[in-house]
Parts: sequence; structure tokens; C-alpha cells
Amino acid sequence: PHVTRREDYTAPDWLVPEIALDFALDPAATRVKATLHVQRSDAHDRPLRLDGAGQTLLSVSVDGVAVNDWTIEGETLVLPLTGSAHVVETEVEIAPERNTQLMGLYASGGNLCTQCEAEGFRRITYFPDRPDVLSRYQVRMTADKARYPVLLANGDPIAAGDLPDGRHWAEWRDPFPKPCYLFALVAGDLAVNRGSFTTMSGREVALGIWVRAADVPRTDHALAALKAAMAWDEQTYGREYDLDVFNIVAVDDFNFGAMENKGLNIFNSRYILADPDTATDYDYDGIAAVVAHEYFHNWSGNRVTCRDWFQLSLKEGFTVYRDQCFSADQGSAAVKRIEDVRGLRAAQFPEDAGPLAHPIRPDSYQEISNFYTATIYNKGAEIIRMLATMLGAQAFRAGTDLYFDRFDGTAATCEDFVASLEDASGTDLTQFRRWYSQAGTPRITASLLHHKGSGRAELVLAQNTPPTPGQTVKQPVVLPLRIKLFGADSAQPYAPEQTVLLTEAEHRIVFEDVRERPILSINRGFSAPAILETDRSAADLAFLAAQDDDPFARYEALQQLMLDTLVESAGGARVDHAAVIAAIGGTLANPQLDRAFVAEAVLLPSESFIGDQMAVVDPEAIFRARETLRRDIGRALEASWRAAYDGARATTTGYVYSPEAKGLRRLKSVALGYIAASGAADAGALAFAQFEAADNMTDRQSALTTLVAGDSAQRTPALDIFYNRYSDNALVLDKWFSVQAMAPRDDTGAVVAELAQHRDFTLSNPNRARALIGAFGVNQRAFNAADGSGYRFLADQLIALDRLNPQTAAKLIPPLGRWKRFDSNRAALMRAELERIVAVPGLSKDMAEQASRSLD
Ligand code: BAL
Ligand code: ZN
Repeated sequence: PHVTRREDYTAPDWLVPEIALDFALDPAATRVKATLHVQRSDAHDRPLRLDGAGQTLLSVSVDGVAVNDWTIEGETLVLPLTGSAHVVETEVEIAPERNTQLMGLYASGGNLCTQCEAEGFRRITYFPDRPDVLSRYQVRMTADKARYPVLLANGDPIAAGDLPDGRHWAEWRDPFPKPCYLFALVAGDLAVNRGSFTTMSGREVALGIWVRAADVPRTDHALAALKAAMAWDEQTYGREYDLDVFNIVAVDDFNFGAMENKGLNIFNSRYILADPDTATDYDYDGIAAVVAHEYFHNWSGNRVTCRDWFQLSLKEGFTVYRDQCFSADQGSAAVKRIEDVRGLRAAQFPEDAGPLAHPIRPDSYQEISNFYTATIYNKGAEIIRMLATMLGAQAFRAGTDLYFDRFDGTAATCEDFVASLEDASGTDLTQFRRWYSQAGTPRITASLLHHKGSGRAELVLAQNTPPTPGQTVKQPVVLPLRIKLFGADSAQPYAPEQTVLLTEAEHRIVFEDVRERPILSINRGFSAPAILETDRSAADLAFLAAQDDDPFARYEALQQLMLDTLVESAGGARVDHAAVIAAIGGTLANPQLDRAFVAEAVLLPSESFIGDQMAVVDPEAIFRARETLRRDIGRALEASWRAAYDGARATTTGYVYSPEAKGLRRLKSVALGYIAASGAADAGALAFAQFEAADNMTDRQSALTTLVAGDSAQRTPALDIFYNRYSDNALVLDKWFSVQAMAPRDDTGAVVAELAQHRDFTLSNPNRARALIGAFGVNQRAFNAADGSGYRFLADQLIALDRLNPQTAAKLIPPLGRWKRFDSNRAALMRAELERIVAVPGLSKDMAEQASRSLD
């Protein structure tokens, strides 16, 4: 297989400062004429090489004259050129309706749209498909007016008109040079929710969210989020929007969550459409975050783009960090941080510990689509967050200002970003750069020794990063650890919080005049993306869970207490649940705490996270340990759960989307779950009453989740009612599939296999595929059934999906790659499925790379 290596980068031989595209749009046969103004980049005699994929080439001309001295190498069009600048024209034909990969120009819900990142533009026309070739685009589209009344492209509309044959045309021009991965067009029967935003310099920007007419009422939240994001980027980063128009289009079939095409974002409809009846609070939050994320890319990604795809985290890590901070500012920052860390631990830590581990700036790839990972995105964001912590807000902002100034209009590297921060702040980031090249999650051990007599306390810190594939030797990295000590008796802090930079393999810090026994609060706010091992006792963790003034540290202490209990009990020990129950009871009873925080804090760690702590994952034992603890917490605190439930219910009449109302709904759903876990006889009735009375999807879905987990008489009726009520709403039906695929039940594997045959199940829609197959893959117990049926099911589905949509298929492989973490029987069964996948004739490059790496 062809491997692309970062060290092989060379600047482009030919530049394309201008391009004009002319699309004769038709779902079966679209003609694309491309006019490229090409310039030789320096004194070389190499031909022009244009990437292509899957199109039919109709003609080539140079400077207005048809030529035939071109060749096709693989799928690359190679054209000998003699001068330093030429005009190259090509015409190709493509078939959007047969494009199931959803890369390039494709059909979705009767409309036509594009997705070009990373290498989809080559499926539209011949072009140097690499992010460091920046061009000004002019786009003309012609299409049937009745079928495609709306024609959109990047930039600003410049002209439009009707043709006599029922067709019409439109021209758009984008004045900002951009790489081809940011190209977009949409042709469709769409209605618009319009808004406007006045920028900080007083320019009026016309905003539009384009969806099918019936969905327009579901776009207000996205529009409000867009305006909030535009204002936030001005206030927080001094970044102003630069075009007169900003359009967003929602489509149902989409590989990513959304795409930041210049001036014309294209979204997966799940990140646009929301109303209280169909979207949960979680969906609302996700919409605001993704709308903001794509908008923020206008600067971190579009104005300053990536030199090559190895630099992907330059735009993605930074932009995720930016959207995380935006969301934190919109609601509860503490809860947002908890959610982000939970996501990191669920997806990125396992990736970093498994066969697909890679640094945030990888060294090589076969298929770049495989590198849109939790590591590039979420660990990438943590790296930027550490820089912000170390530099402080002011110096960090000076650094980002310098970065945007220096590299505006160019294709930059991760190194350019770090150097800008270094130059603006005067901080030496030499060692910090290791984060860009080293894979794996560092493990930190921390132990605190105290000599009461001398009043000295010593904190001993050590770090170690375990080997990852292809990287056996690891260097110490820079770990900014926010630390505070509390007196065990007075509960008073010994001194203000400090940030310790752990840079060596070992580090000791001495504290003088510590009279009381100190309790260590460390990695507050999750200031470093590491795994922490401390020698803190259950009593000390309970103390921090009750007393710490950093909400994340407080959450973390309670989680650690639960985790220690669960790991011990999954390992076969008889464990007393009293300490966990008391800590949860105390948290629940504390009126000072935000309800949203309480709801997060009292949730048990996930089965997979418990598994991540064990030498060999025992999915059955983990499940039993967790269910037993859940039952005991439910029983021991039943009165408190009922009080919390009733209290939250009483204060949430009429749906409002606000941080307070969200917190109450969240607590209500967590309480309902514990009431059901207690085995209370009325749990089914209680959940069903909530299910029926709900005026919003958050309450309805949480009741359904509780019902589906149990065996009450209301279980099947609720599933049927839900299905019938929402059978015309694809996004809600996705929930119906997911809730069943994630159910903690003995029959989940069989149910999922049956659901794969359901008339509403299809592999051609990525959301639906992920809703069933993706959700099942993270159901640790069901997926890892000892007979291997879960593995076989996933492999069957992935083989089928790969024929349609390799990119989406390859993203679903990681659960099979965790074989080293399981017993030898399961490991052998998983490997056999991976080998079966690898042996499939005609397997995509995407799957071939991921499946074979997963076997190593
Ligand atoms: N650039 C791909 C989608 C996103 O990260 O915004
Ligand atoms: Zn992004």
C-alpha cells in the first residue's frame, strides 16, 4: 500500500491562483468544466500533475487549444507544460446519484451537495488536491429550476438568471484564496431561516440556514448559536467574519458532523435541527458546539489553513479548544469540562492505548480519512488548553493574535502555531513540542508524604508514557498540574492553588509549615491529559468529593472512589459500598451545588472505563459489579432519589432550554435511573408516566432508556409508541435504534441483529449506521459476548458498509481492535474477524489500513 510520510513534504510544483468552475448539474450525469490558471512555482521542468478519482475525462485544453499529450498515471492527470503560466481547461463527467461514499458531489434527500475534506475535490474535477494550493474560486452552476430552485456556493452571489429550457443558473465568487477542500456547492429545493449579524466593525452579514421547508421551524436554535459564536469570536479572539454572506445547509447523509467550507458550511442535519419535541438537551448543546466549531474554522482553518494533512490538528485541536471554551461560557463551565473529559476518556484514551495510537501530528498515513480521530481533535484540544494554562490568558491571546497575523492567507504548520505562542509570550516551548510527536497517554504517580513534627510535606511526582506501536521509547512531556493541599481537619486550603510544571521523569515539591495532615487535590480542572495514580485513601477521596473547591476535582474524587470500588469488585473481591453511598448521598443533599453538576457527579463510571483500569477486561464481571453498586445506591438512597426526582419535576413545568432547566432535567433522569435500579415496584409506571407526559425529548428519551433497560410491562408499549410517533423523523428514529443497541440487557445482541433487518435500517445513511452499529460497538458487555456473536455481527456489517462508504465503515472498527485487552478466547475471536475483514477482495484503502493496523 502507498504510504504518505510527513518528512517527504515538498512544496507544490504548480500553483493555481485562479480557478473557474462551470457545473451542468444533473444527478445522473453532471458535467464539470474547470479552468485553471496555473503557475510554475519555481525553476523546475516537472509536468503539471492533477489529482482525479472516479470521473470520466472528456477533454483537455491548454491556452485555449485542445491537447492530447497528457497521460493518466493511476488516477493522476499528467500534463507536460512548457511555459511558466498557462490556462488549463478540463471537462469531466460525474454521477452524483451513484456516489455512496458521500465524498465529492453527491445526492442527499433529492438535493445535490459536496464534501471535499480531505480529498473529495479530486472526485469532482482534476486539481492538485492538497491544502497548500490556494485559489480564488468563481463558480457557475446550471440546473433544472423546478428540481433545484436554490443554487449556493462559497463566497458571495454575483449573478443569476433563467434559461429557456426550464433550467436556471447562478454564479458565486469567493474573494478569499482557499484550498480545494473548502470548496462547496449545494443545489436543492430548500427553504431558509434568515438572520443578520453586525460585525464589530459595523458590517452587516446576511445569515441563512437552508433546510427542507418543513424543517425551518427547527433551525432557530442553530441560528441563535451562530450569532452567539460570531460575537464570542470577536470578544475572545478579536476575529471578525469577512464575507457579506454566511450560509449553512443541512443534509441528512453526511460522514462528518459538519464541514467548514468557506461561507457555505454544510451540516449533518443532526447538528442543525432541533425543537423540544425531537431534540434532547444534549442535542441542543451539540448543535451549538458544532455550529460554533464550524464558524470558528473561518479563522482557525480557512483564513489560516494547513500546509499538509499531517498538520490537521493545527486547525482541529485549536478549533475544538475554541468551541469547548465557547460552550463553557454559554452555561456551566464545570459541567462542560466534566463532559469533555468523559468524552476524552471514552474515545481518546483507548485510542492512545491501542493499535491505532498516533501522535496529534502523525508521521505517516495510508488514508487521511482515518486520521480524523479523537487524538487529532480532542487530545489536540487538550494540548492547546495546556498551552493556554501555561501561558495565561493574556500571553495566550497575544500568541494567537500573532499567529493569525503572521499566517493569514497561508497554509501553516503546527510548528508555526507553537512558534507564534513562543515568540509572543517569551516562553520556551522546546520540550512542550514533544506533545506533537509522541503518542500515548502519560501516567502520573503522585504521593504526598507528611512529617507532622517538622511540618514538612513532600509531594513526589513521577511520569511515564507506555510504549505505543512504532514508538517504544518515550520522553518525559511537560505536564502543567494545578495543585492544592487541604487540611484534613479544618478543610481549609494550606495555600492558594499553584500550577506545577512536571517536566522530568520525577519531581519533588516540598511544602513547609504544614501542621495538619494534608490532602492532595491534583490535576484540578483536568489541567493535563494524563492518567493519575495516587495513594489517596477512600476517606481522602470522600473528603475531596465533599470539600474541594474545584468542581472538576470534586467530581474526579467521587469518580475515583467509585472506580476503585468497582475495579475491586469486578476483580472478585467482596466490597463494601458504604463509602460510595455516603459520598453520593452527601453530594445529592448539598444545596450549594448546581443540579447539573450533581447529576454528573453521581453517575457511575462507564463499563468501558472500568475495563480500562483492569489488566484483563472481564465484561460480565464489570457489568455485574456495576449493576450491583447501582442497585445498592438506588436502594440505600431511595428516599433521596425520589425527593430529587419530585423536586426536579416540580420545578420544570414547561420546556425551557437554560442551564438551570437542563440541570434539573438531567438530575431527574439520573434519579429515575437509580429508582429503577433499586428494583422499586413502581419504577416502570413512574418511567412510563414521564414518557407519556413529557413535553420534550430529553424527558421522553430518558424515560424510554430506563424502560428499555428493565423488564416492566411498559417496556414494549413505550418502544412502539415512540416508534410510531416519530417514524417520519430520521433523527429521532436514530435514537430508537441507539437506545436499544446500548441497553444493558441479556438480549441486546439478538435485538441488534434483528434491528439490522428492520425496514428502517439502512447502511447508506451514516447516522443510521452509527446509531445501531456504532452504539452496539460501545456496549461493552453485549458486544463482547463470549461466543463471539457481537464480533461477527460487527464484521459482517463493516464488510457490507465498506462497499458503500469506506470512510464511515473504517471509523467503526476500533471495538474489534481492543483484542489485546481481553482474555485469550475473546482475543482469538476478535482477531479472526479482523482477519476475515482484511481478506475481503476489493476492500477499501480506509478499511485495509485500519483493520490491518488493528491486528498488530
Ligand atoms: N473539518 C472537518 C469537520 C470539522 O472538523 O469541522
Ligand atoms: Zn473541525
